[in-house]
Amino acid sequence: MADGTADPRTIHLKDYTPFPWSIDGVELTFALAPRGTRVTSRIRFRPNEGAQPAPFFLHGEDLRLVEARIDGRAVTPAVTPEGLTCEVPAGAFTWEAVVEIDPEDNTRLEGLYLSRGMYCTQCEAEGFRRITYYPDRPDVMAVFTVRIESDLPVLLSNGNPGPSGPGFAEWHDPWPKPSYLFALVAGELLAHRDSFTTMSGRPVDLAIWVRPGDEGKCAWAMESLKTSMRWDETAYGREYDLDVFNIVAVDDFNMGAMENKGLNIFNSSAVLASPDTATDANYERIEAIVAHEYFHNWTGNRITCRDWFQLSLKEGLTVFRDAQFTGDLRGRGVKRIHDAAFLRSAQFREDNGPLAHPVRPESFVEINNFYTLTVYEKGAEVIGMLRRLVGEDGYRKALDLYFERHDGQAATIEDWLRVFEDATGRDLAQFKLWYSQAGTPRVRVEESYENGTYRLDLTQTLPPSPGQPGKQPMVIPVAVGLLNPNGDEVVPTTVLELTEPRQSFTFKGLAARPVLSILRDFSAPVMLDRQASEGEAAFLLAHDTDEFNRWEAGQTLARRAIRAALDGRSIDAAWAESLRAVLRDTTLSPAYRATILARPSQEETAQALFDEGQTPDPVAIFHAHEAVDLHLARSLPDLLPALFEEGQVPGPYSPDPDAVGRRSLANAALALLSRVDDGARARAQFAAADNMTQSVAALASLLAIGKGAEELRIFHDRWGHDRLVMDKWFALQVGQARPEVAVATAERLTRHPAFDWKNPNRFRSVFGALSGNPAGFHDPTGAGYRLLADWLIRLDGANPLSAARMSSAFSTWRRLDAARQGLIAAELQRIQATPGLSRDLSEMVGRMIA
Ligand code: B3K
Ligand code: ZN
Repeated sequence: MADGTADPRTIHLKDYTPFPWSIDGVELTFALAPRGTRVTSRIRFRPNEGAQPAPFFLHGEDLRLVEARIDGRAVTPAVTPEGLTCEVPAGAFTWEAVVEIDPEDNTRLEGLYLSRGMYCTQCEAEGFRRITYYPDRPDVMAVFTVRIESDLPVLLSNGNPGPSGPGFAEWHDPWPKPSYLFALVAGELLAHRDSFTTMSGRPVDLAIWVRPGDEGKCAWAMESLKTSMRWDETAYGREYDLDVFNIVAVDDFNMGAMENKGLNIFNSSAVLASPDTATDANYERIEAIVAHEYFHNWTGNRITCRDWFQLSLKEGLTVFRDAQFTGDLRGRGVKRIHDAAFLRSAQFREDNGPLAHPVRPESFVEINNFYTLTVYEKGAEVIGMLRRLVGEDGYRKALDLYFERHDGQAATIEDWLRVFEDATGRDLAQFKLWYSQAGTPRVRVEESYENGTYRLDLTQTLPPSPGQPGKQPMVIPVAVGLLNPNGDEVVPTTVLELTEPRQSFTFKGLAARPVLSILRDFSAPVMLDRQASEGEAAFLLAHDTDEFNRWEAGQTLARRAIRAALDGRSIDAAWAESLRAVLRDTTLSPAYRATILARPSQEETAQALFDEGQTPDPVAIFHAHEAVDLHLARSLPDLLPALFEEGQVPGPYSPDPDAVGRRSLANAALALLSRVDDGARARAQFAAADNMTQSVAALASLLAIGKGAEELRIFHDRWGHDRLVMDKWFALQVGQARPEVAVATAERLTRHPAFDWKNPNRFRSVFGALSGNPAGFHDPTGAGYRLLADWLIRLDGANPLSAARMSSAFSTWRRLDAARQGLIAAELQRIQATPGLSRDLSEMVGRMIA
């Protein structure tokens, strides 16, 4: 990264060197105590043949070294804040160390920490070095044996259970793994148990471990786990490889979940669900995260990353796999639409601002800052493009070869691309640029038609990004279809490969000028620059056979309506009429029609304006979006109540795709209806709701029109005891607040007795919601910026990882007006000038200011 390179702590991809030793076995003993846990390690090192001589260095942070021995003899290593070096024998040797650590004082939630009386670990990316001295890098893989000593009743680690008795338990993981996959859990926990028989007939004991009181909320995660295990066998031929699979739910966790071998640790928000406490979106998220972590067993654990620059090797691929899984379970078209909308409103923002970086970054100061939407979501898009280019069979062959060739290894992006080249014979040299060039490509589309020949001219450009002033043309798969003016498809989906800066594609023998359906299925993560007429968009909304592009046509019309509202023009009445026809078509699933009814995000509007050289005003954008909603509500007075009725699901709650789809349609209609019925339906729904989806949707609709105070109070009284539900209570008020009161609401909530700021979920429920309310956050007085900066500085002292992540709320500052830019710059400088600022947050702020 251009700006990161100035920092002396910068790590570079080009500097990779292998670790000179291999490890023949690791034995760890934990004597657990809140303020002084003793960790004894015994590690057998063997020099690698032909390795460059190098000093023996082990990572270690915040450890108190009690003693160290080599082959049984006491040694005195040279210890620094980053680790230790020591004289070692020329041949193989056994390293032993005793260290003491303080789990109770560990507010970073990295390494071994206590969460409400429960011991747990988070080691990815570099947390293991906070547990003991070790070569804490993913390319050092070893077999671990662990002994835990504690009076707590449940003692868990990776692999298969070994001997256990009062006060101790042993675990052995037969699969060599890097230290970042190590895990330990100890606490008073209850298990929700089940079992699974793999395709070769191997029985596996499954358990989800939770605090007493939560055991009734595990059934859905367990169902999701079994479905994932079966899916990976069917879709990828991948079978589970241990006797047990454990999942533990933890309340204090920096992210969603972690794929530790055989012992996945989850944020409780990604496990626990019951109809009255979890929404449909929560159920879907749990299903997807359980699957994602399970799929990592092969893509991440059996085959891991050589170094952290290769992170997308496991994350992009595993996101791609979990998206396929969700598509298979819940409908591919709708899943694709959700993913593309998310990419456009969140990853594009990253890709087009100061935090832009390639899918494979070339340098970093703090690796935790690179668990990003680019590495994950764009990384998954890159794999989707690859699959489209080589076809389904080519993809399967390449994946089979990947698992065969690299099982047990720490691999690279080069290894990954080579299996595709070897399996399919395709040269991927140019395609590889997707991993090294940051930024979202723009593709300009021009069309012409003459004498039966239709010509498409595509031009690609890739704007400069930090550290990358000039770029080369990429391989962009552009899926197109052509429709006749009567709506018939004359050219079915064809993938054009755009490889040059500018390229023409011709289609001959067309009796009439066709209508273009381009970038079908969102075949590449690019922005289209295209002058399609309103008539064409309406035509595609009515006729396109591609589910994604049919939705996209509706979005195009919605964007035009938003523009009209922004410019103070009246919204064309034809828009609602074209929507009406599609929304009435009951051959289309309710879930799909709900996506048709959804409007683009305010972020998308802001990005589009900025791209055209304008200065987006978040408050004006908010009001334009609101005007558009009101326009729709007034234009479809007959249809919206009908959709609302159609979406009512009788009987007990179920998160099955059909029921979820119907509720999503009803609730999309409800949000619009509330704008014209003064919230009457929402109030009634809130009062009658017997599940959280209906309650939350009703409450959100009320808050969006500035109502709902009474309902919020009822909600609080009912759910004050439930942490996950209270997170919703916090988030809803801030996220749905009217712009003029959003900051004051957030500020008031930080003084609420239940605002436990050290709990990442709770912190995010206020500040994630504030930054997700652009018009509120970008309050022209700068009050939102000040509030967030104050809290980031505070949080940084306890949990730098979370503080750094949350700081990206400021990343769009360069596209704002001068006054707002000045206000944000002042806050960023104030953060940067804070004494003792973490490496995490200082890197983020440095990149944003640069
Ligand atoms: N691999 C973890 C993420 C670890 C983040 C470290 N800061 C979860 C996942 O992607 O599945
Ligand atoms: Zn992952």
